[in-house]
Amino acid sequence: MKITDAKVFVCSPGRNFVTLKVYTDEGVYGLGDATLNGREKAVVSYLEDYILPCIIGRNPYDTEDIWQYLYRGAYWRRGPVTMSAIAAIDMALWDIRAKCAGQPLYNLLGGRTRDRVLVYCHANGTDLPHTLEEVGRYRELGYRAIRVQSGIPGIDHTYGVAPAGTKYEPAIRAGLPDESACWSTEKYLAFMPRLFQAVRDRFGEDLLLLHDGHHRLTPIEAARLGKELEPFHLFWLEDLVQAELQENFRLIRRHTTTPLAVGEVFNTIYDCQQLISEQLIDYIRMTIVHGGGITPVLKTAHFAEMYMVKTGFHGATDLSPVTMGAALHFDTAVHNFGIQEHMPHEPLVDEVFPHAYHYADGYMYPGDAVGFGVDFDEKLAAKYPYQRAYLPVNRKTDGTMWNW
Ligand code: GCO
Ligand code: MG
Repeated sequence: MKITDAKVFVCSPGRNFVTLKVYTDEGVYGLGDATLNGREKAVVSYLEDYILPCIIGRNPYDTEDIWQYLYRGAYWRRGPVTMSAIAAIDMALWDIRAKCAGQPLYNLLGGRTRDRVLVYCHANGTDLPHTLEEVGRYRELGYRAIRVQSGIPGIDHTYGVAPAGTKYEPAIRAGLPDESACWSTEKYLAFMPRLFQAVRDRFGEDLLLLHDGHHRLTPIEAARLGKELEPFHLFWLEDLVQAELQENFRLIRRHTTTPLAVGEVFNTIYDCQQLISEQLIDYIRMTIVHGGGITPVLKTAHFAEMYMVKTGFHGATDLSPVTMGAALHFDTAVHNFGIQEHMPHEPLVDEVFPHAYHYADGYMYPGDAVGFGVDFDEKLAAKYPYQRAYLPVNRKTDGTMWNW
């Protein structure tokens, strides 16, 4: 069997997506997600100008050798652009392999370890009362796990919170990055215990609660937050600190038993090897599209299993339904699955990417279609051309550039 062609599709049905389609001489094609929010075209170029010509003529079953060729062959390694490009190819080849076997992907990854995938949604409100309303609304939709983000008194607008009456979409399709966000750690830390006290008072102990710090604290501030939120038994606190320095987590771990999640910005095992082997985290979030594909992320999950670290894949709307499809099959098969993020895509996106997976009563089900069970409507996608979009940047109240 041979790869005969590969095409990159960039579309923007409400937000930008980059989709790779790999064709074979047996008529079977595979899909890969290459979306890197705010830097999409860099990945398109890496694919079209450099690595796609290298895979034409190869056997699509040779996923390990092709991955090693693409990773080692560039000389320059790692990074989100490189690894998203490699991931797209790796995903497409696994999709082809499963389709040729006439199997849903999970049957090639170990089979059904579970019959449904626990997911968490995003409840966000402009202030505490609105946030409580949103948590209630998602609980009514059956979610058992809810990420809670709220507007913070004294801060104009902050990460994860949509202006009233709008859907949260941080990538603004405008001329330049939005610089209106500003950040006060003091105000944030003062408010968090009040927020989760209110959520527990209103909804009790059963609801699994998550929160995303989005890279903004120092290790000792993160330790304080983890400690002060212990009475509320969170499922996890995510991305409390910027994670380039893995030993940051030793300090946090010393001070709190609140479970920690990190990794959506990681793209190889080397970004998290220390976090996992020293059990400094409880959930690894590096996902298939930014982690180099199924081939390396499966190795990472198996490595994490030894240290009792679970998966908690990133699953925001800027990861396309192709990644969601692949992730749900992965989540169904690996032993140390923890939880899957679920920000439902808009209906138009679901039309561009018809899929077999579905949500019901707090869980998602990958379906039993062959491959990932996701397709791509090229004609419909062509109606929504790419528009450059940036993620916001963030400054502290004194103007210091900080992490968004
Ligand atoms: C999450 C993430 C997102 C990111 C977004 C960046 O936990 O879902 O932090 O909110 O900001 O995916 O493109
Ligand atoms: Mg996050």
